[in-house]
Amino acid sequence: MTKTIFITGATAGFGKAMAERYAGEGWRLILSGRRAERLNELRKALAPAEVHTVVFDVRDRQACRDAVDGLPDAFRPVDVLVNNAGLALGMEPAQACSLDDWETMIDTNIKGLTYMTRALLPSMVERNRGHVVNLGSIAGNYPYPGGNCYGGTKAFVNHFSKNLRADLFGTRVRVTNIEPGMCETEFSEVRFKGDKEAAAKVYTGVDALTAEDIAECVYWATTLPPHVNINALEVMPVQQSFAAFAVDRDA
Ligand code: NDP
Ligand code: 8X3
Repeated sequence: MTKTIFITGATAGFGKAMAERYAGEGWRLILSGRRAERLNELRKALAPAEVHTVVFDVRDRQACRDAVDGLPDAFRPVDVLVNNAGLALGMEPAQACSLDDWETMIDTNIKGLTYMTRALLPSMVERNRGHVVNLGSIAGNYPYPGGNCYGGTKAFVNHFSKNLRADLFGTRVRVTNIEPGMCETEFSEVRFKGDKEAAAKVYTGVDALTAEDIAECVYWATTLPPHVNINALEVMPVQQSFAAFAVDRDA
């Protein structure tokens, strides 16, 4: 039977790569984002895959609800929700960064993800099947200078995902948190507010992860036998690792 996946943030990066991966496997796709033109182009490129596009901002609680309530019958029920839409803004230290940026990250990465989850979860529980895949990050597992609020939002995603599993105990609904490290997408261009040079520097000299790598991880986690739940999947490029604790000897 054809399965249906709802991917938020499908206009770029991981979301677009996932759309391509699942379309290639014959899935039915619901793709969302704020950039309508990109969604239209993607739908055309994915033909003959069955694609429903819906343009909305995940920060808008009612729009999330409407996107789910307005799904055409052919795109119900939703088997997999991928809460992928998200962003980082800035890398300044906490005492200097923009509070507006923090709010945008909280509204998108936390609130948007919870709106979408809450809108789709009841139908999954009712059917006793389904899978919620969240895009966390290594930034939610380990602190780094300038990670402040972004890392905080991804730590929320990590713990929220585990708490969802606790609530869903007794059902067959699965929850997975994907926790990527450095991956070359539009992520850094967004983080550095359109500064392509600063964004490119992040990946210079590194074989960073690709969006296709992450799409493959998500595809794998969602196509394992139904009794298997990948709670979390942390993925880094080989060329990325950890640093030592910082010690200030001059303080
Ligand atoms: P991209 O910037 O390439 O893509 C982000 C996607 O999110 C776009 O499709 C964008 O669509 C969508 N989006 C952003 N804000 C909103 C919003 N308010 N409403 C609806 N859609 C929105 O980034 P990535 O693909 O790299 O990132 C995807 C996810 O993975 C994010 O949650 C990110 O935090 C996470 N991640 C990324 C890593 C990386 O190194 N790249 C590593 C770890 C995690 P549009 O602008 O059209 O709305
Ligand atoms: C993105 C990974 O390390 O740039 O979530 O914060 S990192």
